Amino acid sequence: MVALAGGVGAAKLVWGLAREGLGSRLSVVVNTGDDLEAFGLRICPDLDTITYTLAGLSNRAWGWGIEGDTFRCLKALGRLGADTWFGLGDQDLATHLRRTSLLSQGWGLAAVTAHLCEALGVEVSVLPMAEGYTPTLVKTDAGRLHLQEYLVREKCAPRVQGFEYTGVSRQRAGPGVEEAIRDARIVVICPSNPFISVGPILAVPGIRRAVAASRGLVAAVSPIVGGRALKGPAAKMLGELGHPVSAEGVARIYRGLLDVFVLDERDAGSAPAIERLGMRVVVRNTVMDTSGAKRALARALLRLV
Ligand code: FO1
Repeated sequence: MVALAGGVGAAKLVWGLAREGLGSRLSVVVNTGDDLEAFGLRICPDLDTITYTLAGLSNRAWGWGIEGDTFRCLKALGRLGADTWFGLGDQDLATHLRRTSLLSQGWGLAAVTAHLCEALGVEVSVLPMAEGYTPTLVKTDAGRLHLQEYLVREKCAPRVQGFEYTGVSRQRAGPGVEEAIRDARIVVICPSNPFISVGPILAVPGIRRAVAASRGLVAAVSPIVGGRALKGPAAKMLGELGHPVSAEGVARIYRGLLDVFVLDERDAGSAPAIERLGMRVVVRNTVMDTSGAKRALARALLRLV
């Protein structure tokens, strides 16, 4: 199985899939459009969220960062006049130091990620979508912002007008990504934001084509339930960009790519309209608020094949 993944919602599903025994038979292609360069370090929040979750390290309340982490280094940086709006924990910093140091020795991001996963005991194959640094910029009424400036510093307040996946069109899919998609019996687009998590992955040359050409099943899980995003600004972005703020709005974005759309029970009434878009609809509980719910959704996806 291949999962295309962004942040916290994706990490929950991927955790469920790993717990259902997929282990090394699961490859997770992860968005790196939310990467940030700060304090001379390469920070890869989505890669780290997936890795920490699979390693059982992630902060239970936030879903990102490390449980029990402290912020002493960040506080000290603030004392020295640095901007400290991006909350880097002390243990999390170790990941960024190690990653940056290996990158500066000439390692590629995929090799660094595999090394970090091995060190943390993660069996699942975690694959960056591409090797380069390709930050997503958010075009807003307050100007063009780096995605993390929009999400964290501005708390998603500015009105969104569009996105720029900078440099993505000059990238190639990361090592192993196209092969994993080609060989997969099922490709799952996780319940992630279609613009800032999945959009950059599908914009990498070769990846959308590989998904479209896949002989396996292509499924997406809706990140919108009852007209709202469970986490993050997906609903706000859909509305500001003129899309229907609903699961159907997301299904329309993926139209032509999907065989199956997994819809939450609360939205079962939208099934006929989504089926008219040319995809099969499967209705399940998609709210992964317990370990059992994560595993049940994972099993439902596995049952599709
Ligand atoms: N999200 C926040 O809302 N505030 C933060 O200060 C913050 C810091 C942070 C540090 C490391 C990391 O891996 C993730 C972090 N996140 C933070 C989450 C991050 O902005 C989002 O999860 C993703 O980038 C969205 O895909």
